[in-house]
Amino acid sequence: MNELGRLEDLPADYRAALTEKNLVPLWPSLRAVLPPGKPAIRTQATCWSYQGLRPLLMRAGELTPIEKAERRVLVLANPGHGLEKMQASSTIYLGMQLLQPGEWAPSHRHTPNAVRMIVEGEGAYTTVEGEKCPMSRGDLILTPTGMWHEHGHDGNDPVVWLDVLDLPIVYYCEASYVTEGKAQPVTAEGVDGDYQRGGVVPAPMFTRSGKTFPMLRYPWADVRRTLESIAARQPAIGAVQVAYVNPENGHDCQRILGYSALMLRPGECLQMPARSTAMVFHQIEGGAEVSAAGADFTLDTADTCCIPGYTPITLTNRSADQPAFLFIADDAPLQKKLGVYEVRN
Ligand code: GTQ
Repeated sequence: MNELGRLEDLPADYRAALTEKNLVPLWPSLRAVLPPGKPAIRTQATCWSYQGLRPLLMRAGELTPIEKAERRVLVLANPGHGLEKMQASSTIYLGMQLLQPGEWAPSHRHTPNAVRMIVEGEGAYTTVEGEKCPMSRGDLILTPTGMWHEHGHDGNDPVVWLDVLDLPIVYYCEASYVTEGKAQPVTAEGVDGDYQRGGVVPAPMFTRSGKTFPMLRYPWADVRRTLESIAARQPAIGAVQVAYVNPENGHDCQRILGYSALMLRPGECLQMPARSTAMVFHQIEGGAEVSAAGADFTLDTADTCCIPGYTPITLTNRSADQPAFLFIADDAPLQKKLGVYEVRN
């Protein structure tokens, strides 16, 4: 590949004249934006231990009342992007949110899409467009773009969940904003919803759901049972994994980020090919080793890590006799829409 001319090769007066007219020569920067073979990646393999962050989150609960926080969250920030950017990867935001008994995080809606993966505690709920979704460990609750949501807590112990948002990419699009609202009347309970059994959807004679986001809560008990049943019925399957999808059409449940749950069978070691998407792994149950990009992370229950794209990943169940369950987030839906998604074998 040719050595390209440098900025310093150009006369100072010429550079000044370009700057003055808001012009930039491409060739000194061409390889920076189009590096050969593989992108320049800022995202660093990073791990956040739950036991490490939990005391700091609880302290935030003492230091900052919910009224002063609106959302009491410690952001899992990737140092490769600069902590102040509040990014786990180029497109993914991660935060651990704490709600104490009796607290209420007021209703708002925003353009970025969010999901919550419940980490600890019982008795809290998120109301999404009037649907009151109870939160239990491992449940996934969607708060898609533009939908009103608020969080409340009627239980006795702290509740913590992992927020995953496409905030970085929506912010980069200069399309991120919030609208504040007032408490929503509850119009539905997000339990035993219309889509609780796979293979059947509500199909009244004259109308079908035209909802873009028909299913808002994916209870962990159902997801776990499905994974266990796949593992039992298909011992030869390459990976015991299920995707969180829109039950009306089978598409990804959100349009920018994709979500799945993976079961590592006892003793299983899973080799994943390099893919163009960065990936987030959150340990729902059990423990796993995550090896990629020269990093080796030991995940305990409730730990979270992020691995950059274009890297093969090895996941190992740390137990020889218990399954391990991981929640996975990536930006494959976005990359597929953009036509830049790749798997490198
Ligand atoms: O719970 O609505 O972590 O609006 C960041 C922004 C959570 C939320 C976050 C939010 C929320």
